[in-house]
Amino acid sequence: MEILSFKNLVFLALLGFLISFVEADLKLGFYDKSCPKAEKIVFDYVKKHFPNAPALAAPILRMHFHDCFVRGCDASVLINSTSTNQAEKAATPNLTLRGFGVIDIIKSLVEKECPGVVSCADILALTARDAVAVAGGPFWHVPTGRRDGLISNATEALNNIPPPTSNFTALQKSFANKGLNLTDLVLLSGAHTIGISHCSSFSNRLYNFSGKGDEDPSLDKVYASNLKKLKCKTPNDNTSTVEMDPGSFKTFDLDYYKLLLKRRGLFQSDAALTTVSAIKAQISKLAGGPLEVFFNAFAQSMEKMNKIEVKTGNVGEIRKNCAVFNS
Ligand code: HEM
Ligand SMILES: *[C@@H]1O[C@H](CO)[C@@H](O)[C@H](O)[C@H]1NC(C)=O
Ligand SMILES: *[C@@H]1O[C@H](CO)[C@@H](O)[C@H](O)[C@H]1NC(C)=O
Ligand SMILES: *[C@@H]1O[C@H](CO)[C@@H](O)[C@H](O)[C@H]1NC(C)=O
Ligand SMILES: *[C@@H]1O[C@H](CO)[C@@H](O)[C@H](O)[C@H]1NC(C)=O
Ligand SMILES: *[C@@H]1O[C@H](CO)[C@@H](O)[C@H](O)[C@H]1NC(C)=O
Ligand SMILES: *[C@@H]1O[C@H](CO)[C@@H](O)[C@H](O)[C@H]1NC(C)=O
Ligand SMILES: CC(=O)N[C@H]1CO[C@H](CO)[C@@H](O)[C@@H]1O
Repeated sequence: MEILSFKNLVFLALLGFLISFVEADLKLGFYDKSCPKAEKIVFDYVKKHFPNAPALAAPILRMHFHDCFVRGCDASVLINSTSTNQAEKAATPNLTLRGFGVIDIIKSLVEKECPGVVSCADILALTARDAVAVAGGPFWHVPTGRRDGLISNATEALNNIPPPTSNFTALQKSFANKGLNLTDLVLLSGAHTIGISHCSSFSNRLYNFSGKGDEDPSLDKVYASNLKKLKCKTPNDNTSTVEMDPGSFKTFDLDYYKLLLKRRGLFQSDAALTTVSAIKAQISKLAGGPLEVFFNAFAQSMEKMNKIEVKTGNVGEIRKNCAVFNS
């Protein structure tokens, strides 16, 4: 048998080396040599400025999610539209994204330290992580080395970001498309413990749900009537907002899961999670605490999300300005 001859072993080792090169991976501290202060610049900015604007953590976390679900975590969500390209920002789900200016500021601080080294995709992933941590939420690891993508297409955002009207099957499919399972769906949806929503994202549940002038029967009646009386007073209100987790929308806590069990999840996609008994059981368990269980599991799912379809090695580019492609 000649199969494992010296020559073959050398060949296999070489092949392995080439494959590892092509499949260059993210790693913790990717910029330790090339820009040792990068992660500290991001963290220091967040620590200094976010506590004054505690409502910023939510939109940045959501932006990170929207980035990762369209062409992977490659900063495609940050690109501005041009006369010839409708970028992801122009897609309906992105109309309510906020916080782009903050990412641009942090990028410019990092560029000043090491021009052309640190990707916008990494800056977004790090900023989202630090923003949640500084707000007292869970902490997760962000291995770095993401490269910025060269395409940002509004239609792709529409096709990949699940709408708030999604049923359970649609959510499961959308997450599975990104390598995320039902555990990840339940945990990442827990991000709705912070932040706000526009009435337009759920007012179909309050007004004329099935064309009979009715409410969504899966929404708690008292909650629905309060929303109509106090917050979303007309069916076509596109500007008013509500706290998704009323009373603690700046605090990463278990209230989101407690609300789901009271049929007070704001979106149909939130309510959909309690329509499957095994998932509902998981939600009851999470809601019962302790908080650390949620935090640890959320962190694990975030570590899966922040690796979705990442570009590494020589793919893509390191954008100079996060809102425009380099050339
Ligand atoms: C499961 C499918 C999901 C759907 C259908 C969904 C849908 C939505 C919608 C419609 C809004 C309100 C936007 C507005 O009207 O202003 C929202 C807000 C938000 N979402 Fe989700 N989302 C999902 C999953 C996630 C995930 C995975 C994360 C992050 C890990 C996330 C984080 C957030 C945050 C933090 C906000 C508040 C944003 C702010 O305050 O500006 N969502 N989501
Ligand atoms: C991108 O668009 C935003 C919002 O319209 C604007 O403030 C920013 O200056 C633009 N950035 C570039 C580089 O054109
Ligand atoms: C954007 O994506 C859609 C859906 O995949 C595709 O049909 C369209 O051609 C893309 N647009 C551009 C300008 O590439
Ligand atoms: C769930 O939503 C999808 C996509 O909108 C739809 O095709 C499907 O029929 C729905 N499933 C159920 C059980 O309502
Ligand atoms: C989802 O994946 C994680 C590992 O990433 C695993 O621990 C968990 O059991 C999986 N959940 C389901 C429902 O398959
Ligand atoms: C409710 O929806 C039905 C069917 O789409 C429509 O005919 C009716 O005019 C709507 N009612 C209101 C008050 O908008
Ligand atoms: C809200 O937005 C929808 C869809 O863009 C539009 O048809 C409607 O006229 C808007 N309503 C108001 C009050 O501006
Ligand atoms: C934040 C952002 O870029 N919003 C844009 C979303 O798309 C609409 C319509 O294309 C633009 O007017 C917004 O500026």
